Amino acid sequence: MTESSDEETGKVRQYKIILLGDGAVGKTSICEQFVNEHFATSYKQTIGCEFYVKRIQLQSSTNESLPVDAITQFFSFFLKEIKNICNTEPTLFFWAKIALQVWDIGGQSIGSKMLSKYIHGSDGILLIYDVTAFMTFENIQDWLTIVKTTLGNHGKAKIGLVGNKHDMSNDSTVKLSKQEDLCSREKLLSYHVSAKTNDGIDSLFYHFTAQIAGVSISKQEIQKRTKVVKAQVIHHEPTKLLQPKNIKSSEDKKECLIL
Ligand SMILES: Nc1nc2c(ncn2[C@@H]2O[C@H](COP(=O)(O)OP(=O)(O)OP(=O)(O)O)[C@@H](O)[C@H]2O)c(=O)[nH]1
Ligand SMILES: [Mg+2]
Repeated sequence: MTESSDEETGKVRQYKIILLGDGAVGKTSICEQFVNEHFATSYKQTIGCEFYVKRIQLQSSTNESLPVDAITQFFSFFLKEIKNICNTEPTLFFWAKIALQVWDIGGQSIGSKMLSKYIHGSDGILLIYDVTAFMTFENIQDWLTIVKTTLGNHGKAKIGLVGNKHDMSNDSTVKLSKQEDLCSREKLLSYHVSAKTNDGIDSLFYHFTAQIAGVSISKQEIQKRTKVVKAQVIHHEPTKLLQPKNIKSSEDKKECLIL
């Protein structure tokens, strides 16, 4: 079955992940490294929002909590029968196909009315700071407050805290224990990455997506199973995001997908 027909038949699950944090902490660099395997040393400020799409596959064994569809049900029944006959626990792996929509939000958006629109409907929120700039870590609390206010009490989105620029950890101004304390206090998932060296970038997105999907897989498995099928970047003007339009081209179709 082709990728597009998979999407049409709903076999590809879609998750929206947004990246928030102060200017120059490396949000765009993280997205570029994850989606395009590219790192630019020059800094170009993101105005509004940039939108990335990447397809990934997550492997899960049968005792994991993959959402139940007809195929999963069929195999679960089948496995129970094998277990009864053979008196052993068989292991079967399922692939979850996922289209990740990654929203890279400019750091200057913190005072903007658009910010709550960006946050709305997110399955996951990654709060990024720069380990060499203590102020960007302090400001995480402000970003978190906005996120929690926007999501309200019933928000189910996963939230992760990411310390970026670990290639410069000799210049780090944020102790690892500070991040761990904040994560345990606020129940955040904790990550350390370097967009420059690509350390931890894939495992960040694979582990975080697995958490969103309710699939627990080892980091080794996450890295081993990395498979990129398609990636693209679409530039958005903030106002366009709020104005659905008639679907004509395939690019328009993707734009409407996220509204
Ligand atoms: N050494 C190092 N530099 C990095 C890393 N990630 C990003 N940078 C640099 O930090 C600068 C800012 O990176 P961006 O990715 O543009 O930052 P941003 O968070 O998207 O900034 P805004 O768009 O203003 O919100 C650039 O010069 C990058 O090259 C990293 O992991 N290590
Ligand atoms: Mg940027």
